[in-house]
Amino acid sequence: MITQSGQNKTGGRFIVFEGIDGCGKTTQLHLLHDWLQAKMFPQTPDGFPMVMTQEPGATALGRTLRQILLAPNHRDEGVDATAELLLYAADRAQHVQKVLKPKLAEGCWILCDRHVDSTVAYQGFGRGIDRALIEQINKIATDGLVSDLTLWLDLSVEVSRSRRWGRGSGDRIEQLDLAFHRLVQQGFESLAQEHPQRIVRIDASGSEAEVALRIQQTVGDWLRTHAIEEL
Ligand code: T5A
Repeated sequence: MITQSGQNKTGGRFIVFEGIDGCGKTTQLHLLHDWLQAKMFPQTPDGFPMVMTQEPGATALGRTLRQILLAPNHRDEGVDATAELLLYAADRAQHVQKVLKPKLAEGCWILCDRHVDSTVAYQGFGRGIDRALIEQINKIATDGLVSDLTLWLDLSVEVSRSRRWGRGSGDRIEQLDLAFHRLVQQGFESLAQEHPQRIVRIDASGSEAEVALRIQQTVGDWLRTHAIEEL
C-alpha cells in the first residue's frame, strides 16, 4: 500500500508537529501520544508501536549538530545562513535514514517535533534563503519522505514569547528579534495555504487541554478518512 508519503506501508504513519518557537508542540506531541495509545489502540497488548522524535537532535550525530545550531554564540562570528541551512539538512538526512525510514518500515507510527516545513519557514521566510534551493536540499535530506499529516500549531508570536518567559534567555534562534519570528509565522501560514491536504492548522491559543481537544478532533477525523481503514 503506497500512501502520500510514498513509503511501502506496513501500517506506519508519519505525523509532524510544526509552528513557531514555544507554540506548544512538545506538550501536545506527548498528549497526542498518550491519547492515541489509550483511546485509539487500547486493545493492542504490547502497546501501539509509536515513536516520539524531533528535529534537530534525534540521533547521536543530530545531538551534536543541535548543540552547534542552538548554542547562543559562536565566538561572536555568528552563523552564516547557508551554513545553518546545511546543518539542519545534515541532521534531517541522518534522522530520515537512521530513525524515520527504518521505524516506518517496521510499522511504527511516528510523532515528530518539526521537519521540512521548519526549514522553509525559518531559513526561507526568516533568513531569506531562496525557496527553490531549500526545496531542493529538503528533497535530498528526506530522500523523498513526506509526512502523512502535519499539524501546524498556530499561535501569535507575542503569546508564544510570553509562554516562554521564565525559561532563561533562550537559544540562538529564540534570541532573534520579533520581526524574524513574524516572518517565520508568515512562512507557516503560506505553507498551510499551499498544502491544504497535508498541513492542518490548529488554533494553539487557550489551555493545554483545549488545544489537545482540537488536535484529537482533527486527528480523529483524519484517522477515519485516511488511516484506519488502511491498517
Ligand atoms: N529550526 C528547526 C530551524 O531553524 N530550521 C529547521 O529546519 C528546524 C528543524 C529548534 C530550533 O531550531 C529551529 C526552530 C527552533 O528555533 P527547539 O528547542 O526544538 O529548537 O525549539 P522549539 O521547537 O521551539 O521548542 P520549544 O520547547 O521552545 O517550543 P514548543 O515545543 O513548541 O513548546 P512547549 O510545548 O515546549 O511549550 C512552551 C512553553 O509553553 C507552555 C509549556 O509548559 C512551556 O513552558 N505551554 C503552554 N502554556 C499555556 N498554554 C498552553 N496551551 C501551553 N502549551 C504549552
